[in-house]
Amino acid sequence: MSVQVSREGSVAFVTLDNPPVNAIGRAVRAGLMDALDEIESAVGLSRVVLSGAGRCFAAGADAKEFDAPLQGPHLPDIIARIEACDVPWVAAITGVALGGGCELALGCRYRIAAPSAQIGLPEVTLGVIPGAGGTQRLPRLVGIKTAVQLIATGKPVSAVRAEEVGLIDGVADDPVEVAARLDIGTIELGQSIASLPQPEANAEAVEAARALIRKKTPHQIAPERAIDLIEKSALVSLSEGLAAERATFLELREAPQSSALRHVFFAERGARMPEPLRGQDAALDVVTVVGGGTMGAGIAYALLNKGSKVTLLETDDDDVARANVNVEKIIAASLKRGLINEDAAEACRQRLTATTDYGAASESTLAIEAAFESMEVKKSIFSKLEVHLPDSAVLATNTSYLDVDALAMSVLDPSRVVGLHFFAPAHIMKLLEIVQGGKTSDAALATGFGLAKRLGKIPVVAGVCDGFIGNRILARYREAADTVLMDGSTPWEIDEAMVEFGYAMGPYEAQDLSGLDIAHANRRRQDATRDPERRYIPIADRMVELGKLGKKTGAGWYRYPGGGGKVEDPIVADLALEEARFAKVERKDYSADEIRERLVMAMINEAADILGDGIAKRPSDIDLVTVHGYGFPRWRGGLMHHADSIGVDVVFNALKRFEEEDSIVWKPSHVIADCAERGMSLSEWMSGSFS
Ligand code: T1G
Repeated sequence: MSVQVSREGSVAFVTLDNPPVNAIGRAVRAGLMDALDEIESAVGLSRVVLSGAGRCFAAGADAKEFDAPLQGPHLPDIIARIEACDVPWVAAITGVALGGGCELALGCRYRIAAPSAQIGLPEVTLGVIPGAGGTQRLPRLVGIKTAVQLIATGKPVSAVRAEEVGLIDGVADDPVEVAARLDIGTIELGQSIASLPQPEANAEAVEAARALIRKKTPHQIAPERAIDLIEKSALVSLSEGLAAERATFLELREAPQSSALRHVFFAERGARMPEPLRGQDAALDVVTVVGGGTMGAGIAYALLNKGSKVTLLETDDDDVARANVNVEKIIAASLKRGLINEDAAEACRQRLTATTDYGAASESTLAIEAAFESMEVKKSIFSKLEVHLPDSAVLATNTSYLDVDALAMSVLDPSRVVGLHFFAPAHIMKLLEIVQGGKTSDAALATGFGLAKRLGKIPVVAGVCDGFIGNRILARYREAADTVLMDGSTPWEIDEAMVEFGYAMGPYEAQDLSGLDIAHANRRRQDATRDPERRYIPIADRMVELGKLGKKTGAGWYRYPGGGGKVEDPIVADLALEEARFAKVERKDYSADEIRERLVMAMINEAADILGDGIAKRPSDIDLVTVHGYGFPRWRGGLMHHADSIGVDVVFNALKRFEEEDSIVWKPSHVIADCAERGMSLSEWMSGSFS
C-alpha cells in the first residue's frame, strides 16, 4: 500500500509510504483518493494528520512518470479535495516536502515541520513549474515576494525559515505527535488557502526575480514562466490561476528542457558504485595526500571536512609550511562563507598532519598524489609510498592526462593503482573521473567510488587515454575553435557564439583563465605521436611564444586592461591572418550558427569515439562529465543527450558535410555511423553494443 490510513479516536492518520522518498506516483495518488473517500465517509473525526513514512514527507511528483502519458487521479484534484474537506487536514512534515509534496501540504489547513525539515518548490530545476497549485496557493499564503523567491530559484528553506515566512504554522520535534494532539481551535485558526484573498501585486519583487533568474539561469524557460504565473495570482481568481498553471505545467512537462534536466537528475543518481563492487572499498578514515599545492590542499580539505585524518606529504619544510597555509586558506574561506563553524574548522586542523615524513602515512588505506604533472615525479612518489603504506593501500594519482597504466607498471602491485581526477577547486567541483587502468583491481576501483560518496562527488569511470573523457573532449573543442579562428573568425565571435549556446564563457575566455601554457604543454607532449597528416593550427603556440598566457600575464586571447573586462587584442587577429596566409587558407566569415555547429559536432564526434573506444561506459557518464566538469549547459542534458535531441542522423550528415573539408579531422565516429544506420539513439548505446 502506498498510502496507509489508520485512526486513533478522533484522529485519522494518512501516511504516504512509497520508499525511498515518497515520490507521488500514480499509486500514491490513487491511495490518497481512496483515503479521501474513507475520510469523507467517516464519523467523529477532528482532524487528519498527513505524514510520510521513512525519511521524508514527500519528494514531489514522481519525475520518472513525466515521459509517460498523464495518468489520473491527478494531484491538483487530490489537493482540491483535501482543501475542501470538512475535516481539517494537518501536514506533519519530516525530512523534505518538495514540489508536489509541498503542494500537498499547502492543501492542508495547518502545517507543522520538524526542525531539520526542508520545504520547497524545486520544480524549475527539472524544467517544469509547480503544477499542483504552488504558483497560486503559495503567494496567497506568504505573499508574492517570498513566493517568487522560493519558486524562481527552486531552493528549499529550513523549517525555521518556513515558519518565519508563514509557509508553515509550527516547528516541533515530533510533528505527527503534535499534529494529533493540537487543540482543534488552533487548527481552525489555519485557514484553507482557498479562502485567503488574492495576494497583493508586487511588481518590484517580480521584476527583481526576473532579473535574478535571467542572470543565474539564462536560457531556461521554466523560471520565467513560474514568475509569470505568480504575478498572475494577484490578478485572477484561484481557479483561473490554477487552470493557467496546469496548462503551463503540461506544456513544459513535454518540453526538451524538462527532458534534459530530468535526464541529468537521474544520471547523477545513477552514477554510484556498481553492485559487484559493493563492500570492496577501503575505509577512508586515514588517508594520505601527496602534494599540498592548490589541488592537493583542496583534496586534503575535502577529506578533512568529511572526518578523515589526513597526512599531507611534501618534499621539504618550506613546502610543508606552504601546504598548511593552503589548507588554512580553504578552511578560512569555508568559515567566511558559513559552510563550516569554528568547531568544525578546528576539528579539521586537528585531523591534518603536514610533514615530509612518509612514515607518517603508514596507516593510510588510500594515498592520493597530487604532485607536479611529471611521470618521473609521480613514479618516485609511488615508490616511496609503496615502502611506507600497507600493501593493501590503494595508490591513486590525480593526473589529468598522464598514462595511469604506465604509472601503475612502476609499482610492484599495479592492481592497487587507480586514477582519481579531481577538478579544481577540488573541494568544490562535484565531478570525479575515476580512471580505471588495465590492472586496476575491483578494490581500488571501489575505493574511488567510496571516496566519491564520502565527498559528495559524482563519480564517472574513465578508461586510460590522453585526457580520459573530459580533457579529451576539451582538446577537440579547442582544436575546432582554433580551426574556425584560423579560417576566419575571432576569439570574440567564437566565445559569443558558445555563450549563446549556453556556456557561461567561451573557449578563449576560459583558456585565458586557466592559462594557455597548460594546453601548450599538452600539445608538446603529443608532438611525437600526432598524425603528421592531421591539420595543425599553430596560433595558440604563437601566443605562448609571445608570452601571452592569459589573465596571469595580463593578456592572452584578450587583453585585461583592469576593471575586470576583457577587450580584443589586435595581435591575435594579426597572428591568425599571418598563419592563414602561411597556410594559404582562404578565410571566410562564419556565422554564430556555423561556429556553434562546428564546435558542438566536433565534441559529439570525439565523445562518440570515446564511447567506441570503451573509455566511457555509457553516454550519460559523458553527460555528467561535460555538465559537471566543463560547463556544458545542464538544461541541454549534457553532450550526448544534446546529440540525441538534435538526432544522430542530423549529426552524421553534418559530419559527412565537414568530412568533405577535412577527411581526417572530421571522420565520423563509427558509433555515430552505426547509430544513424540502425536508427538508434546514442543514449541507447552501451558498452558492448557494437562488435
Ligand atoms: N521522482 C522520482 N524519483 C525520485 C524523486 C522524484 N521526484 N526524487 C528522488 N527520487 C529518487 C532518486 O532518483 C533516487 O532513486 C532516490 O529517490 C533517492 O534520491 C506536481 C511536478 C528528495 C532531496 O525536484 O531533490 O513535484 O537512484 O539519491 O540525496 O508540482 O532526491 O535510489 O533509484 O537524490 O537523499 C519536484 C527531487 C518533482 C525533488 C533526496 N521534486 N529530489 O535526496 O536521495 S516535480 C524535486 C531531490 C513536482 C509538482 C511537480 C532528492 C531528495 P534511486 P537521492 P537524497
